[in-house]
Amino acid sequence: MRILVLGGDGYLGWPVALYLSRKGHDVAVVDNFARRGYDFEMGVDSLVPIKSLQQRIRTWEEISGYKIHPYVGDLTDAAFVQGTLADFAPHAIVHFAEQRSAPYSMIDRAHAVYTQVNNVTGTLNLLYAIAEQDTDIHLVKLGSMGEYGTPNIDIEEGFIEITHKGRKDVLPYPKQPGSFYHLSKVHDSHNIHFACRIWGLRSTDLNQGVVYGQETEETALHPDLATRYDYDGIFGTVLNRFAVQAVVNHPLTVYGKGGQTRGMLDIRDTLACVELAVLNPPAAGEYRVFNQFTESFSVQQVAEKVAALWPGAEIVHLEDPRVEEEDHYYRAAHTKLLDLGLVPHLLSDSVIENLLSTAERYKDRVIREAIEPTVNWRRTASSFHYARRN
Ligand code: NAD
Ligand code: USQ
Repeated sequence: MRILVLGGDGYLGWPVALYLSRKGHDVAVVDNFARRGYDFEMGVDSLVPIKSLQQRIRTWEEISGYKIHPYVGDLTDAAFVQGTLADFAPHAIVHFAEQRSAPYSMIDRAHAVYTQVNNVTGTLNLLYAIAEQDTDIHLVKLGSMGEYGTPNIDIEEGFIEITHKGRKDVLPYPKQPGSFYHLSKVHDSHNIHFACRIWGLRSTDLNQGVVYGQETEETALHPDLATRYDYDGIFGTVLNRFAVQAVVNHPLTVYGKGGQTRGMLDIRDTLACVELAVLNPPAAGEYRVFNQFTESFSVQQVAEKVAALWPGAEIVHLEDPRVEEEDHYYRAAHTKLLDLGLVPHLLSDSVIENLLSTAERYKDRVIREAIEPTVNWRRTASSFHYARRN
């Protein structure tokens, strides 16, 4: 199958491109290197060194014999999107190419506007290009479990049956996300659903939980193939951050009470889920939603798991810089990918030990000042700029 991976230079897009290529698919990647730009903006860097996209692709071809074609450009540029689809003529498009950090989107007005313009415009351009070129192309879009928020009822996979005043309907599940980034995903979901209804497009929205891990079978084949490892207060996700914090003797930064519960998954399961979605496309006109996570943990549980494996690790409870429930009901359905055959890698000690040993190998590259959270949801002019001024 010809598969176009958008955001193919990123944390998840790159290993997904390698995995699909190794499985024999004809893979091309699109990226504008915005993610590398945020590193320059924030003065941070991936813990594990990463090579340029071109070097990664050369090394992959040397090792595997498979070619991955790069398209360098921006999804907010409609002509670029149309040209890329016309040139590569994909059967499926896997769309990772968005600004994906909640704290980044909450820095200030400019970062909120950038996030929503980048994400919503890029996806709209893509929907138009698919509609104009070939409505058979299957769009596999990365959404987020955070779109749902933390309602006091069970979370379903995209849709919920509601009885109202004696009448019944199956409607999109209500969304109460917790950041302007997460809101951009909700806006995308509505736009994609609408495009399926009016133009007969086919799409899978993968509402993914928080990903942990850094190594996959393919990235481990050569150091040039490594994917990024973010640990800073803006882009680092919780378990990956805690592993680095433990290794550099920084207390594990649990925000608030730590009862915030999230669906999580191993990076290797992201690859498998994406392939399962691609290989089992929905019908023409169908918009379907899969909740893509394998287990739920509270932030406190995650911290305790890491601390148990690193003697001397301390857990600290910081005032929560976000506005979120710190203690809440959480039960989310996630059976559709299991029904398609997903065999999850559950969170074991060896997975955490692998992260700890990667963190230890590169601990000299850790920028300690980047660890503390700097963005506060309650401030409209961020503490990031505030911290810079002082
Ligand atoms: P990432 O930032 O590492 O990768 C995204 C890539 O997209 C980057 O390489 C970036 O340069 C590129 N990009 C951004 N805007 C672009 C544009 N306008 N045109 C072209 N390229 C653009 O992020 P990631 O962690 O790999 O996440 C990928 C996707 O998965 C995101 O959509 C994210 O919301 C979703 N997701 C991630 C996680 C996670 O824990 N990392 C969890 C759930 C969902
Ligand atoms: N948290 C801490 N301490 C930390 C870091 C985070 O307590 O040092 C808490 C946060 O307050 C939050 C939870 O851990 O309650 C998860 O935070 P996170 O930064 O690991 O993840 P999040 O901001 O939710 O975003 C990440 C990805 C995003 C994706 C999302 C999936 O960056 O792209 O959409 O996970 S989900 O969480 O399901 O929405």
